[in-house]
Amino acid sequence: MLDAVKLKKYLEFENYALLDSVDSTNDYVSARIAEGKNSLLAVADSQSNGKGRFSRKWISEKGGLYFSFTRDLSSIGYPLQLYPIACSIGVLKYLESLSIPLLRYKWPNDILVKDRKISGILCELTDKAVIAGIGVNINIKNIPNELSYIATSVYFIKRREYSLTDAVVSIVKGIGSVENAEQILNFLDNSGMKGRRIVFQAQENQVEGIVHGFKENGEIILKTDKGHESFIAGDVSFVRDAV
Ligand code: BT5
Repeated sequence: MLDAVKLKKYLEFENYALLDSVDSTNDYVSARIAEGKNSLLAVADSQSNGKGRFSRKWISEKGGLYFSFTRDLSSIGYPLQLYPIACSIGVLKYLESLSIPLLRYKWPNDILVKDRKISGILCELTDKAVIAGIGVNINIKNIPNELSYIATSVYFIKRREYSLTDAVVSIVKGIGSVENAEQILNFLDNSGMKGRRIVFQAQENQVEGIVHGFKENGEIILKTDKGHESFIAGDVSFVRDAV
């Protein structure tokens, strides 16, 4: 269970929900918004129906960090499409503060250690607010079987537990410290993705190419056989031997 007093001391939400278990913290926050609440942070010890992008599942066992929070659209000083990338910056800063080696960002919202996923981010939009949903495998001692080849956790790497309360404070503050588009675009340009050969999957469509760069709205630009193509959403896989 998280420390409510500490969260309230360091963060500025009007409402806090600390839950044992919930279907999805994103859905929980979305339901509270529909009831008229705003400025809300919800954290759960586990989720029974954690969501990834494109209706995928986010496995959410005890020990991991699962939280969602609202941010007023009017308070975001850069194009909204860049918000998930600002969230990635917040998570990366937190993990860097723990000296996790081989951290890597994969567009648009994956945080990896080498080639294993340690965090995922799902942003969802309502009329007035964006909901950021963040999952980080922190104190997960045993990686679930179905993730054994694709995921890792802070515990797996550092062999010790970390405060989930401190993680929430650090990540929310880190996201809030991203102030403008220039910062986000600089981050993308220096994220190590440029020049890498990738396979890009957008729904049925699969394209191979080299990452040429990013547009001002965060779209990824690929150099392919056909020239330059850009995409706003999809999944990236690195092609190893092309680095
Ligand atoms: C994401 O989707 O990475 C977004 C995950 C967001 C989860 C948070 S937890 C709090 C909030 N409440 C929610 O209900 N969701 C948010 P995507 O890029 O689609 O990646 C999903 C894929 O990651 C799955 O298909 C698995 O391959 C893999 N995966 C699932 N659970 C994982 C885990 N715990 N750790 C690492 N990889 C995982």
